[in-house]
Amino acid sequence: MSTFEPLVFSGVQPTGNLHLGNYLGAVRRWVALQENNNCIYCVVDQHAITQAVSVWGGPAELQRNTREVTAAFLAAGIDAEKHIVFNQSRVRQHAELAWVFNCIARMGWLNRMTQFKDKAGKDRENASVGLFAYPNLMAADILVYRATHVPVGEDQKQHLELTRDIAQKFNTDFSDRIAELGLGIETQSGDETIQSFFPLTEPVIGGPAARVMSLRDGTKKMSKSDPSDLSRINLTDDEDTISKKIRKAKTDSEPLPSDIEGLNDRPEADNLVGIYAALTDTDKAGVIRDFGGQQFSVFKPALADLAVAKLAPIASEMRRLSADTAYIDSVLKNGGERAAILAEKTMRNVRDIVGFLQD
Ligand code: AQP
Repeated sequence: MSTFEPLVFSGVQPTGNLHLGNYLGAVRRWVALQENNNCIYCVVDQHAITQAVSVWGGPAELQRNTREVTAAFLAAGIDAEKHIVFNQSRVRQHAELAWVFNCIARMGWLNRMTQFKDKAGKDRENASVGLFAYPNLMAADILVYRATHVPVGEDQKQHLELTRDIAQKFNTDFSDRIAELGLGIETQSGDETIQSFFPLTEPVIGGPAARVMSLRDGTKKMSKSDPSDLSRINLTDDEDTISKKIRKAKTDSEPLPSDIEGLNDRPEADNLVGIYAALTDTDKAGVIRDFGGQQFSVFKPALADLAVAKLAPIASEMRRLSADTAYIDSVLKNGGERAAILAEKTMRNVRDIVGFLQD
């Protein structure tokens, strides 16, 4: 093999209902990528337990959420036969590789992660070690498949950069050993040519919904953990709830601008225009061409109708699939078995590279 084989990997935490941000920023783009790529899509349940049990809800809630997120993947159009869908904890090699990466990543790198700072807040001393080391597990999720591309929302960009740093350091630290075992691919590292075992994974981020913002505050990202349900559209919301949330979305009192620059410094307007653009597969400029100069009293009902038309079929399919627990479990089991074969292939090599004896 002279180049890394293209492979797409991504995941979502089962920490609650998926929302429009998860859908537009991640899952919907996964669906598009599966046309021309081999893809692995994961419900990252081990990430879900990094905060206090009262935050993630305990075992029964975790199981319910894991099944519900799986149902959302399938309802959104992920093909679990052609590609791989599974829950992370089934494939032990993720945690095994994460330990190796705990020993590769530097404290200083993790200290810079803004998501840890946001989630730990002022009570940093009381945060779990898992929350701090979360990006190392995320790097392992990706690299245990030597995935080359990861479609995510913009909030994950920093973690993807860390994944590349970890891959780079592993490749450099073990370059001679990788070469000796014949497991490397010749790559350039600065001025040097080294034998790389892990690819430097590319983030796939972009489009008008790379960062969907809260409907109550256009400066905060839409999030599962926001205490206000009005701040987000859940994929399980019914038609009336979707319409009500869009009607109540915070806006300023100006009409929509007639050019795209007019959205600068208007975070709420910018967010709603971005959502409309993503749902219609256009860009913000296209939406402004159609709605520039219009009041929100015109734009919001149009957006509500559009959101209902796009999301209601997914919600109804999710309800149907969620009722069939045995089917969802069989998808995860089958996906886990297929994923484990690939992950073990990487881990056998990693154990040899690091120097762990194995049979
Ligand atoms: N607001 C968003 N806009 C665009 N993309 C988003 N994503 C999350 N929020 C937005 C993307 O969805 C994928 C899965 O996210 P996750 O559930 O694994 O983690 P998260 O980013 O921590 O999601 P939340 O909703 O913000 O959860 P909490 O509230 O628990 O922290 C990722 O690709 C992410 O970029």
